[in-house]
Amino acid sequence: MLAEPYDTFTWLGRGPHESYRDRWQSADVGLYQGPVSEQYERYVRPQDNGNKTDLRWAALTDDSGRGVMIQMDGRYSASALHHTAKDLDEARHIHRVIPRDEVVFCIDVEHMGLGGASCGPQPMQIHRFAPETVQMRYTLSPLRARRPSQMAEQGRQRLAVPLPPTVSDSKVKVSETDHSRQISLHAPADMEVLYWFDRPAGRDSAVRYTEPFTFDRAGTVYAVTRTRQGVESLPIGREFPQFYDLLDLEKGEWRVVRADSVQPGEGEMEHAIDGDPATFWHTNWSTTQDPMPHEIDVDLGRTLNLVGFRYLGRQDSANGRIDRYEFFVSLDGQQWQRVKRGLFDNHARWQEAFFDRPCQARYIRLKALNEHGQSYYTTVAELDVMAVPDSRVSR
Ligand SMILES: [Ca+2]
Repeated sequence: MLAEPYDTFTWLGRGPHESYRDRWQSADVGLYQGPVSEQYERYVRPQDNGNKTDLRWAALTDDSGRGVMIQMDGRYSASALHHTAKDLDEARHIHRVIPRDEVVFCIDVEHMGLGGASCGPQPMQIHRFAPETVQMRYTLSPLRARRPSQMAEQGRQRLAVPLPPTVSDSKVKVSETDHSRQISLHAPADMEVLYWFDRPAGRDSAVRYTEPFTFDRAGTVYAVTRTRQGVESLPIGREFPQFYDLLDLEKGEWRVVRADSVQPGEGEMEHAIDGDPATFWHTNWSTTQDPMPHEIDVDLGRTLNLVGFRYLGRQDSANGRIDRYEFFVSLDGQQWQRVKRGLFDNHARWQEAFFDRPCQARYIRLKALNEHGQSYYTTVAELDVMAVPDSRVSR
């Protein structure tokens, strides 16, 4: 968010009107400038608007040409408005949108498509995203330029200080049966990359990166880029959990043995493990309206060496999405041991929870203590476990 005077928006990218990844063909790439107030598209139902795609750089300046330049390491999306996304969402109708004095600048690696209608068809699959870790790199620098062409000159300049490298990981096969996590570090070809582990201040122990390396334990990889002149980037640190070579589980033998509450005809308990994200276990809301907490028990059909579990919230509504939970395991379905407690976020993507240490179990229990909607429902679209091979485990 920027102070009021910085309300001239200049950008190299698609324009002059808004563009999105499924709505950009009328917006040519060019150098554009205009007041922030003119970037706002007056939709009757206020919603995200004014996005610009394929940006190389953007600038926000005051009347004298002083301001900030944002150079992007990629073709990002951005918007500059007198509203936050929350302002627009809460306004509900065009007449209730009250512009802020400040300038709200948003930058995105990617922005989902819009689809055919704000309340109707979803965007096509290619214009949506699955959750993944991405690295975003941009620089902010002071700017003093009135004309867009002067700004473009600064926008073209390569920065004296390089950007940090990108850190990526992949699962690679190391033998017939085993896999490992491999880390790759990337920077421009004429630059070196140095890396070290675990402590931001561990720079003294850094080694030069030459090829991808194995990193299976929990820890943080730190890295910097260094130019030929010896100028280094700021360090980047990426934290990794313990790597587990997870089994591909067959769920044919799985069975839900108990749920404390069920909404018949909609929320059958079997829906929690049927492999279909669209179906869900839903506790009763129409007759008995059972209060929290709620529990569901699953028999995995055989003893497994579990390292964690996965939960998928209801897809078509936030109703019943679990907030605080506890997770239990059992070998016999009688004696239970709590192995995890935690919080889930309120979204419709898979969420993973790892235990402190692997444990053997044939039965699992998810206990929902409360839900994000502050009501008494629990819903589970899918429940899954993460297991690793263990020779000691038998049927
Ligand atoms: Ca399901």
